[in-house]
Amino acid sequence: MIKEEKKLAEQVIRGNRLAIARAMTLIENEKKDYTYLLDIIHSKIGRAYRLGITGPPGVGKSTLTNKIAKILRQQELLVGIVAVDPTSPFTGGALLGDRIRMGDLTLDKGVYIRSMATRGKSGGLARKATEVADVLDAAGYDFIIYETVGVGQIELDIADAADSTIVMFVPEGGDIIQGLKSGLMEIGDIFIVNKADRPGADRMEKDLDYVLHLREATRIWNPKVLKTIAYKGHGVSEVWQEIQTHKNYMIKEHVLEKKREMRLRIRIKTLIQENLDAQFWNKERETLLKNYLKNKKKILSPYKLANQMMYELKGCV
Ligand SMILES: Nc1nc2c(ncn2[C@@H]2O[C@H](COP(=O)(O)OP(=O)(O)OP(=O)(O)O)[C@@H](O)[C@H]2O)c(=O)[nH]1
Ligand SMILES: [Mg+2]
Repeated sequence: MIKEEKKLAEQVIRGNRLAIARAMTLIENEKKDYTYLLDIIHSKIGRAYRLGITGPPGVGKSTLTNKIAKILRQQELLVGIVAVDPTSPFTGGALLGDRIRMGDLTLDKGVYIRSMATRGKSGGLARKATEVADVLDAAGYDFIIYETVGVGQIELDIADAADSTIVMFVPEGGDIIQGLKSGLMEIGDIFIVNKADRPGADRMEKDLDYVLHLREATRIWNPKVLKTIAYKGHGVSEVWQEIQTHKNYMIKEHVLEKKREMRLRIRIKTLIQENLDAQFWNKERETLLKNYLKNKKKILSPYKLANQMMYELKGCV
């Protein structure tokens, strides 16, 4: 088995599309030994720049992703697109909708598109997206775009996984309040009011600017608000300029290095936490917990029980 993973990893590193797809499926399904594959490709990771694009459903994320990918392709850069949809029960390969919206890109061998969906456990989705991006990174893709629907915690997690994050809105108000509530305003490095062909775009731009200025004093990077008409390509080159400006800032101020270091740190801590948790909850402890809930919950506080379980397992319940 491990021999197989090694061969697959080598093919991934050579950029073989079939191997990339297989590696991604392995990761998504958490097939045995998939972490071994990640071990082998690890030393090849870190070259790709990762851009997150998030915003409410239908805001124009795929359309903008498509346009940015085209700019990158003109520069002959390899582009990976990871579309993360926590609202969709479907997974594996490319979702039909995205395939259509990504249009001609799907025929370009310099572009790799992968869609991912929840399968119930959204907590792991951001990590899976990171690992899928790692595969593309190791395979030599220069630029990876995460497209995430802004509906909950997931886009915040993906923002942590990205080097730069774009948050998109449409002119129709309301989103901004939602954005404030959900923490979207905190994660954006660049803000976009898309569908600027509709009324209210200037107003929305001003409102966003206002909200962003409220917290400006302590920040080194002040996010800009840009207007686009993504499906016509209007404003897209300005967005591209701003992505580069942010990237340069991140590199020059060593923010990129720190951000990536933090990401690694969190990943290691999470892995250890999960391992400890899995080790801890053996059959014996599960039974103890069950018995406690049945017989002792009135006489023993949860703190006492937790302490006993951790430090004096024998005979605690
Ligand atoms: N009027 C207008 N429509 C646009 C613009 N940009 C994109 N659209 C349209 O908006 C619709 C949704 O665009 P998508 O790019 O699929 O939006 P999305 O955010 O990826 O959508 P989900 O992935 O489903 O959340 C499509 O029909 C686009 O053609 C724009 O600037 N103006
Ligand atoms: Mg989309």
